[in-house]
Amino acid sequence: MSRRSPRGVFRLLAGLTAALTLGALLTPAASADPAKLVITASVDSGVRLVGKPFPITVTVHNASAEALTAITLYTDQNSGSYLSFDGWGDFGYPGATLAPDETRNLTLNATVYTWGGGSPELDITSTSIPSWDVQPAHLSVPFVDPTTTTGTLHGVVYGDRDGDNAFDPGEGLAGAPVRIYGETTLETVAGPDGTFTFADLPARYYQLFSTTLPDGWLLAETNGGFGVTGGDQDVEVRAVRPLSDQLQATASVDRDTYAPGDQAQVTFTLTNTGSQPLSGISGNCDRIGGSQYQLTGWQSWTDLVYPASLTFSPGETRTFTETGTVPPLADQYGGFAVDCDFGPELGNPDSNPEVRLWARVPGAPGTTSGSIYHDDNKNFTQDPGEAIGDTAVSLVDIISGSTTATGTTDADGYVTFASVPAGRYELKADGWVPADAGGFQVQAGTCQSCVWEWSQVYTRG
Ligand SMILES: [Ca+2]
Ligand SMILES: [Ca+2]
Repeated sequence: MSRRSPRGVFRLLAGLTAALTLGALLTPAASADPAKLVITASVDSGVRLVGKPFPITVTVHNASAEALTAITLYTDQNSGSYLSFDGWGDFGYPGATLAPDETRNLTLNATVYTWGGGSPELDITSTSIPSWDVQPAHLSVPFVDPTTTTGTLHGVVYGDRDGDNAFDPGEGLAGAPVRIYGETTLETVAGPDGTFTFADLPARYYQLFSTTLPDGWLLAETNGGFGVTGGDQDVEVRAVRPLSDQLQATASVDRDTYAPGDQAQVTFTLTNTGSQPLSGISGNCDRIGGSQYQLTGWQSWTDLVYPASLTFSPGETRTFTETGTVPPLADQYGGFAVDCDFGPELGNPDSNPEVRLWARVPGAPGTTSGSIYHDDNKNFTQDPGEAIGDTAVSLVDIISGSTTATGTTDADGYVTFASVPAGRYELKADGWVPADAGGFQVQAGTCQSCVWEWSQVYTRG
């Protein structure tokens, strides 16, 4: 289940030292007759970096005595690196109308994604008015040149234990992986004190990637980044504890087995095990969507799922009893799932406590097969020498915990389990454990995807 939802911004402690005198130059075009449409534009005096969006303020004035209609604007780039824009608003197609003497302002969002030959120079003008009636804005936007300016990023990844939004001694996260993306992805690992360094970075804006941090810490907000303007810069990367540390969620169903079309009752129990009150909590179910094995009807559980907004006092437990319908093809899978997580509507799903419930729907047996390997070079591919061969393996029913089938892998790590009752099984391998912390489950049955062969990484355990 993919639940990555990177978002957010990083605290950037680096002083953005403007080594250059930056700012837009505004040069009205010469015109013999007074123009009817007068466009002016400006940018602020901030440091402009490749990869970092910045606003351009545009003013459009109707200097004529008549209304001007269907006014659309566009940019005519004269030289330098290509600027991408959005935010044309009413001045995109089909265009805006300006009354005589009316003035409108808009703010464009502009970004140079790729450096190609210097700072951009461009006109902002209109195609919908004859050119001799337009006074375009001319913009020269100075940028820090990434081909001639480099900087060094000194950072620390810290788990904000005391929640004060600041790095304190002892909060560094040892061994935290750090990945940033500019033209390419760069990766390093924080030292024992949580510090890291990226040296000689071309000056530009770098996105920070979400990575799996030690001990369940989560990046406080992801999708942010760092502006490298030259010289040395210090950054702090804040991590927080997941909501699942404080909010616990479990669920159970009312019967041992079901048939397709049955009504199933699911009882959810949520407990605030922390010392702080929680509010604005709602359930999110079936985030992937479109599966044939999820219990249907959860959208109507509005006392629990969005737009519900639940509160929990410290120590409070609340239960919710909900009813859904077992999907028509559940017997092909040997069961149905209820996959929900709980947290603030716009929070990071990775932070949320989860319910991963699987209930039995008896169905016809199927054959399941695949291979296991140790991915020594960590390329997610089974290379020669990586097979876990001649090894005893078994399928353990995830509901009953009993061993349903056993086998032995061949020299290539491949094994077939014939005629396994439809259902979900943990694949156990003698002397090995799944590389994924969540374990590895095999889906057996007669469903379309049940016949797909699996390939899974295990490590010595
Ligand atoms: Ca702190
Ligand atoms: Ca490999």
